[in-house]
Amino acid sequence: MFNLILFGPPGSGKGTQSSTIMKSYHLEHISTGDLLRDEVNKKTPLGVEAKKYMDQGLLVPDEVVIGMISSKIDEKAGARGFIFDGFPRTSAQAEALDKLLEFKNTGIHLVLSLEVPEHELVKRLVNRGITSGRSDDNEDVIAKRIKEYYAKTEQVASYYYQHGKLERVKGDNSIEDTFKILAKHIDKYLLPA
Ligand code: B4P
Repeated sequence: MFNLILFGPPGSGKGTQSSTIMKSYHLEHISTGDLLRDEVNKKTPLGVEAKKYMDQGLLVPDEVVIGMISSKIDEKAGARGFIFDGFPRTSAQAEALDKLLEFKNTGIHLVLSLEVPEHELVKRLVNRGITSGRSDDNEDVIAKRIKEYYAKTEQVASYYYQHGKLERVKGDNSIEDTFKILAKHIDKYLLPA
């Protein structure tokens, strides 16, 4: 089993790159952003609660997100491996993920951190907002999401750095060139399926 985390600030391309990586390497893609948006669209109790945070650019509480990830991993038992996209976003989530995977006799093998300058993040997210209809893709909320990233999420990179698992990757090249760089790192562990 091979487990990968795609890490980086909002708009760094985690979701974009995950969709190519999952197809090339036959990994299960778990995006907490997508899972939460699905709950919001279905207006489930979890979705109604999560929307309050997402619309303000804030992180959804850890216990909600950790519970969601745990059931998703169980659902995909037997997978070749997982790409965790947008998770973990806090130190508590990183520790919880280690425990969940240890319980399944596995762990995180590699963390690829997409590094993109802030002005480029804002440009990408504002552009997406024009077509996506996402309530968190407007300039005010984008600024809050980036602030939340530096306050709570960036420190998660140090956690994986200390465990020798972090690789920083320049994320402001084209989508195709960024994928090629990410693939070089992944190929050290797993060949495309
Ligand atoms: P996410 O859905 O994870 O959203 P994101 O960080 O904005 O997106 P990503 O980095 O995947 O960017 P993308 O590829 O789409 O989170 C949304 C919200 O959900 C959070 O604010 C939070 O409230 C909540 N949430 C999610 N996970 C949580 C957790 N674990 N704990 C608590 N709360 C959580 O790319 C963005 C745009 O850039 C796209 O339009 C794309 O086409 C473009 N792009 C990508 N790569 C490009 C490139 N190389 N060049 C040019 N454009 C590019």
